[in-house]
Amino acid sequence: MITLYQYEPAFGLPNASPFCMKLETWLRMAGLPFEAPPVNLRDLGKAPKGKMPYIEDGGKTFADSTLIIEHLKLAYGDRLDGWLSAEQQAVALAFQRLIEENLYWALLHTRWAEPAGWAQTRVAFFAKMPLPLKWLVPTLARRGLLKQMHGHGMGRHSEAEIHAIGQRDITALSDFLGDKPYFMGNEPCSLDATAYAFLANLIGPPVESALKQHALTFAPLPAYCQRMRSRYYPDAAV
Ligand SMILES: N[C@@H](CCC(=O)N[C@@H](CS)C(=O)NCC(=O)O)C(=O)O
Repeated sequence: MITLYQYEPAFGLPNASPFCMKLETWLRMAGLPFEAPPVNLRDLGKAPKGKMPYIEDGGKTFADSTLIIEHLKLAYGDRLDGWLSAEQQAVALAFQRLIEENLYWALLHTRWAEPAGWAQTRVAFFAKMPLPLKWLVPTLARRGLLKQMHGHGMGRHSEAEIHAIGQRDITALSDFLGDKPYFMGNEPCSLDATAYAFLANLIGPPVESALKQHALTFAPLPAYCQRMRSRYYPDAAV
């Protein structure tokens, strides 16, 4: 049995970490059984690369959602992407990178840097912590995230520049999705695990950001999230 280690649900989403939600969605899409014991922020120290998600499978530990998916494809077969041509795989990879390596950092800015987003994030992620952790951990976590954003480069831009960068990515996603049911056509593939996880994290939480407002101007994006949710999380309330 695959054991998935990820954050607890927050913001009314299966997971408020888009990378955790990506992997759980992918497991559901591939139909691979898994268990997900409760893990909290303090267990991050056990993660092999210091980030969530990670898994245990066959007595071994694997970290990083993309590397985990590569392992699972080798171990259990490629159940989702076999129908993609080499050209389609290249496009899917480019969109995956756009979402995970660029849009993600703009999303982080709305949650951790912008005062209105931080007020929501602080409550959603840390309210259940016991004192005195509840006083200390949010400030330290925020400082760490802001440092990562600066290191990546996104955090060096002005807020207006970050919004414009994220909005261009969102427009590209909506233009490419168009009226297709899934990103690469009539059937879902691994890119949809990423796209759904990140778009739901953008649109779903009560963080009223410029990115969320922009995403909601494109009807295909919320409709797509709804489609994915109904298909893969029929039990979820979000
Ligand atoms: N490339 C990694 C990214 C994972 C990641 O950034 N996880 C975040 C949550 S969304 C995390 O655990 N951050 C904790 C930290 O950086 O301290 C993956 O695909 O799994």
